[in-house]
Amino acid sequence: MLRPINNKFRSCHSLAGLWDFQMDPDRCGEKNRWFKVLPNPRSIPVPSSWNELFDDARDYLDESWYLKKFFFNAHLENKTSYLRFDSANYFSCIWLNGVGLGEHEGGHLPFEYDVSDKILNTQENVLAVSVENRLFPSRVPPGGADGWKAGAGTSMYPDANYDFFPYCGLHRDVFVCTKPVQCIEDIKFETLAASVDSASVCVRVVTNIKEGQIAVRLTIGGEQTEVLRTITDHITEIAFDVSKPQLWSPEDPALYDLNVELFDSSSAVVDEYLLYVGIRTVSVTKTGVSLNGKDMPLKGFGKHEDSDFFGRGLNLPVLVKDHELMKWVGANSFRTSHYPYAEEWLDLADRDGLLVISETPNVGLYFDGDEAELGSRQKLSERFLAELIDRDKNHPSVIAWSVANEPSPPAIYSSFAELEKTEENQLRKAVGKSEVTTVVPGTQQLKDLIDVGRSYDATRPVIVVNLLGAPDQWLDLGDMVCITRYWGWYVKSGRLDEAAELLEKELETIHKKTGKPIFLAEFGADTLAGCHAVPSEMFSEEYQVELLKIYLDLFEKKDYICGVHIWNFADFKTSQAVLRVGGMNLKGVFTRDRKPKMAAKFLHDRWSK
Ligand code: GCB
Repeated sequence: MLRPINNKFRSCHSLAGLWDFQMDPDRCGEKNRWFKVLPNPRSIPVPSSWNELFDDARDYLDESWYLKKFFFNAHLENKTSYLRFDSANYFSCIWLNGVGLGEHEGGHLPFEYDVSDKILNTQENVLAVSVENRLFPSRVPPGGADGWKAGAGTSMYPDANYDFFPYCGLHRDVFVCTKPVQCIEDIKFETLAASVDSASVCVRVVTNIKEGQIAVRLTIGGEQTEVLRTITDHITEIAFDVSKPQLWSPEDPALYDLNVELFDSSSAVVDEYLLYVGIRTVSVTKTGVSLNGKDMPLKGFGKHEDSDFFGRGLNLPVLVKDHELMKWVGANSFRTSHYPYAEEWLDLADRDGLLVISETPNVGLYFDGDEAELGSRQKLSERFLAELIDRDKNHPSVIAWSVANEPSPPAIYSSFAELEKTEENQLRKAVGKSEVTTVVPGTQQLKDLIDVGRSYDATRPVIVVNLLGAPDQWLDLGDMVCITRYWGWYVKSGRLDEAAELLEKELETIHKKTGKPIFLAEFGADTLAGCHAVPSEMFSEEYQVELLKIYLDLFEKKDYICGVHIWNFADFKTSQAVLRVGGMNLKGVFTRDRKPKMAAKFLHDRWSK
């Protein structure tokens, strides 16, 4: 599925702006034909999350209706018209001019409907969308189980199984588009090998016509490589060399124009598509991530798409500001924790040279319980991963696929006291006191996800991000060991010296066991901006700095630690729970409105100089 663009063969118009909106707690909308007109609408901006805007809708996750009238005026000769939704969280049904187009499950990836025979040209159209994000164990990410299964076992409201607010709505743009009837359907650009002298690249083009020709032009700074090939059976694979390529890297995020033209059997150009691509290779070696054959230690953050007023809705000023602040701090990378971000994040990362670990919405997975539920959830998990790779595959900034965040083994722990013991037991086990011999439930599902990742993309590493207490069997499923660690926060709270000692011991042990580099994907401390204490204590800005320093010092000391991502870039909204003051996770280095805490300055001094 190619992203909509404007050029002489294609058009796309954004429907972002104010839409009519109405909640439907009685689920009477369809029966009462709300897809034609809403009886009592209010205005809502698209993109945004409704929970962030209306008093009566903050915790409302059930069905709501969006309605937009728009005028369509296009040259439709030999064109297909379609609607494109960049994301609707989580389950949506779409109607155009009173006709149902279909339903879609999944909150963070695009979907489209061909509306060629339903859209009214040079006339007004009515688009209606019903959306809900109810929390069910069968969904991805799962919710609605008894308590926060993966966490402390405390109750939370709304009852998500993950630590971020289950925002609802049309979170990204909606487009009305046209493309040629005979068209390019997909383009995949891959760097197979690259050095400063020469690169070998491959362009795979899928078309909806069986025969014809494809021209591929790769251009940078006036230098052009052009190749022409015949299409056989809808697909053309064109491998060619680029001499003296300008390699994409954080220091020089060089982007080439990749222009693809489609010729029909009478040699007329019928479609054209322009992509910005980067030539670079990425792999994992014994010491970590290697970009263009050079070690690339990762320094950065786990994040969220989260901001005041917009909720999870795409907020372009925040997007740009976050990139600026990440660069100011001296970060070189971030993870799209815990779901695919709007593609605009990746566009900017491509241009800025930030490295991205692109994550699926597979967060808070667990593997005990109703089998049918687990089975359908696994199918969804695999589908979302495949769709994510399909969407993001051409972004040079994307250096790895994270197939799951913190899956939990059965009955891992039910309280923090137990967690603390579990960690020590875990450590004891890891130093060889006892061996786990049985296959932990969930292992096969995770392996299957890794396989899906590798089968869709052989050019990028695939990882699973594991929590403290995850079975050894899960640690090295991916290309590198990726772990979240809260020594000094949830475990050994307030005891940073002990935390430092245990962290080091644990990492040494894991490295000895797996022989793989270790990426610290999360560590951090909730910190109330403006709270100070000498000596430092939990929640003070000083404590956050001291805790981060432990992890960063170790990163500098141990070659096998190949990256550190601080949790989190900014404070973010969560469900209400005893651990979440004001419904917020306060582990941000910046506040939710992007003001620096002491830790931001500490990182800037340490990383940007
Ligand atoms: C984690 C989760 C993240 C939470 C974080 C925390 O390990 O991956 O989603 O927000 O811990 O702050 O508890």
